[in-house]
Amino acid sequence: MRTQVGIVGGGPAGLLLSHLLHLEGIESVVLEARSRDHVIHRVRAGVLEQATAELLTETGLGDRLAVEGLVHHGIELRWDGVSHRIPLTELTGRSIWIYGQQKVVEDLIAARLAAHGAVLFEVEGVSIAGVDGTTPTLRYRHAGEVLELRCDFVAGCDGFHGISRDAIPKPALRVFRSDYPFAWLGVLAEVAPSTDELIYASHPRGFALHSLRSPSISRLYLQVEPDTDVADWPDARIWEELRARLAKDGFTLRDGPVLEKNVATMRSFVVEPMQHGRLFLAGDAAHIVPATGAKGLNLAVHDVRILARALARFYQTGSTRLLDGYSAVCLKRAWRVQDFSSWMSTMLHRLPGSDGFFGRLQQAQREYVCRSEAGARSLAENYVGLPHELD
Ligand code: RFL
Ligand code: PHB
Repeated sequence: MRTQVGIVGGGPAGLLLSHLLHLEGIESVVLEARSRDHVIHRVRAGVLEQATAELLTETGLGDRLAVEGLVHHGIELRWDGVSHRIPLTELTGRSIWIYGQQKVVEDLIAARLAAHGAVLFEVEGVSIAGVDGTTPTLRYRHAGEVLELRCDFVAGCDGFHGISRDAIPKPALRVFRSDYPFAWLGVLAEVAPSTDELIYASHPRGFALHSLRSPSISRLYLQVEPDTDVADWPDARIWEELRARLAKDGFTLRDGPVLEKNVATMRSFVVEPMQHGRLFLAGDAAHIVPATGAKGLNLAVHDVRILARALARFYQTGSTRLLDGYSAVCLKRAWRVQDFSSWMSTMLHRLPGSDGFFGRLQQAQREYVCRSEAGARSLAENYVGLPHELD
């Protein structure tokens, strides 16, 4: 079998890349390890930058987003029982969209299948060979058969735990990582959100976040120890802890049936470069950010946008100029986002030292962000997302 671009991983990065390439008349095959059902039901991101929402809309994926997406113009930081609103739109002219990653993935799969795109689920044992030559090859098993896919290029979109990154020889890759001494317990609950805008709460008991998915579904997070077992968090304990950390006079947290709960570790991770020969890494395969800044999916979207343009330029003109610049352009944004996410995380979580000198610095940062226009603007322009760099 042969295709132009072999894509490993059918998460948001792989599926969107395949969609964007299709619009450029470039053929691709997506190889996804999990089942379609699993991919569609994975609860993860909820916040789309304006540029992400616009790209989805411009490329024909905006119908459900326009109906079910919620446009937000601000977020709230809360501590010591007091609310501080960051007016995102007033400060930047831009907004964010609340639209679950599950829906993005579902929309993408529907679009790929409607266009008769090749998206193979439950693919096993994918391996990548020949990326230093002109015809890299993907080998895999699908429906009991051992298959080989010869490609012009391979896109490694298989997330943090994927195999693509390992296809780059170790000496050619520099790895940067930083782990955080906390995890997030995420809860999806069938209850109307108790807030119109996201609340990021900093509390001596730990960080809490009140987000949402729709007018009837709330998404909530609690800072917990990294080795936390969800079994230690029965629903009653979760609501009690959320109530304590989000407490404010006049604020009532509504509770309801918990549909799902899971623990997510927080890490910062970047590999350089994001390309080796004809293998290009995109999304979480190349970089991970702590979820506090709501950036991972948005960064993945930026990567594949840059990659799709570069591949289109190559097929139209034979020029590799944009492909050669892919890694540098994406890493520039990845590090900006890395800095922002790490800064937001450090400012808002309970960390070793939060009771002493370091805690006073955290407090001073929060006050600067909420009381100075320059501080608020800096948070806002990063949160809504800096413009995409398109050349
Ligand atoms: P994904 O989503 O991990 O998809 C990778 C896909 O590759 C498949 N795969 C393989 N396929 C074939 N062969 C193999 N060997 C394979 N190994 C893996 C996997 O099954 C999967 O389908 O990576 P991608 O596409 O790069 O997308 C990245 C985003 O999923 C991620 O960055 C975001 O979810 C991060 N994130 C958030 N990002 C935002 O922009 N806004 C948010 O509000 C936001 N909230 C979050 C988040 C991540 C969270 N967790 C779970 C850490 C909230 C949380 C709690
Ligand atoms: C979410 O709704 O899942 C969400 C919102 C904001 C974040 C992270 C996750 O910073």
